[in-house]
Amino acid sequence: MTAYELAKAEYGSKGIETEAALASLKEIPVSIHCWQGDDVVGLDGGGAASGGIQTTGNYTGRARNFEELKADITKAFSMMPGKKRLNLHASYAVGAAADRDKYEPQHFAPWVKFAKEIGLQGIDFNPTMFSHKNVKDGLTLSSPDERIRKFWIEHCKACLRIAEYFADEFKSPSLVNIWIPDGLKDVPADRLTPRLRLKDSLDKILACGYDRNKVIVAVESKVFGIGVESYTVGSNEFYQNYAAKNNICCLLDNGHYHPLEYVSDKIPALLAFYDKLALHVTRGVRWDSDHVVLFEDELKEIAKEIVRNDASDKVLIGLDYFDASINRLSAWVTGQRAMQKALLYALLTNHGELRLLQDKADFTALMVKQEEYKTLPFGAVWKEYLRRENLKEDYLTEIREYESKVLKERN
Ligand code: RNT
Ligand code: ZN
Repeated sequence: MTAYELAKAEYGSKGIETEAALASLKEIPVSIHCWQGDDVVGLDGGGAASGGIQTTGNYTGRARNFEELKADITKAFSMMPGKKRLNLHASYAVGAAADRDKYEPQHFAPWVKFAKEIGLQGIDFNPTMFSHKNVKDGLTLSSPDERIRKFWIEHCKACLRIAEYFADEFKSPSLVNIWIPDGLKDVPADRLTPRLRLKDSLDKILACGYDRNKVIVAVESKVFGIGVESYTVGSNEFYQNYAAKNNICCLLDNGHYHPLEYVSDKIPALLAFYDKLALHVTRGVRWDSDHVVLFEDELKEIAKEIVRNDASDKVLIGLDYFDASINRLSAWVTGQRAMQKALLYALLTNHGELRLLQDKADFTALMVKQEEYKTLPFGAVWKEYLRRENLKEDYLTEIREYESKVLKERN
């Protein structure tokens, strides 16, 4: 018997079908961010990320242009199992002469062509409201300057049109996630007015008449950022209420809350009210540091909430991390594989049995069973999944080769 067959039998004895788990896993799409490849610099000349987000490190071989980024995505994505979507920021426009308020689908046609070539399932999108001269005094959609607000409103509307184009091209809805850096470093004199301006800006964006069947709009809240420690305009309560009232979607980034608040707990809270919600899966170390996602406890809990609530078509999974201190392709693959592992781990759990124990208030057995799961032969099933996806468990060797052949030449 192979290791997988033994594992299959052991899981089977606990009422878990490994074959069903493997079949489900390869159908769950994960939207992979393009920005791990170039430290969130983009292609439209905006430069290094600003607005309270930061990449640290200077590892060899950052992709400096569209061609290099495509080469790195091709390589990295080829080592990632499962269904993949591409998550683009507007700052990755190709050959745009106009400013961000005038971006058009044509500036993203090369991305569509590329994403189709490498077999991706769709493209998700993000207005880029940072790294730009029109971020005035740290503010965008909530700025007191009407000209500034107008510029970013037009940018968001342009993004909605571009997302409709993505949806048409892939016959798959495109998620447009609105995140703004707006906030204050120190004690505000007025917390309400900027939020009212943000509300008004969002109203104007949504009023443009985009096709709700093609585009899913999400708003991403944040508790603080570098230089915006005291106040963020787009807070959790603000956006959750805005989303509920306007029938749009919340995006939860697990780096964007107090360290003792858990997105795994927020997912089922929102599922009680929303048809859809979106995630930015990241790993915050002490702050919203956007470390590479690893197969650790909170990620497992997030995956459990998706799987056991049968919500893999309701929770849109996207990744959001950027590490420039290690090989960027390895960072990409490690994080994506960690997400897949967490989903598989959740799929290999008898949630029905555990739920029953909870309802019977048999917390003794619940604890014991949950501990048992941790030492089941998960690794053997994961290896089998990779084998069926025609992938090796070892991606480091291939990445090292790519590093010496391609990345080192870039310096
Ligand atoms: C910033 C947000 C946002 C960005 C990306 C690049 O704190 O998480 O989602 O990371 O848009
Ligand atoms: Zn995010």
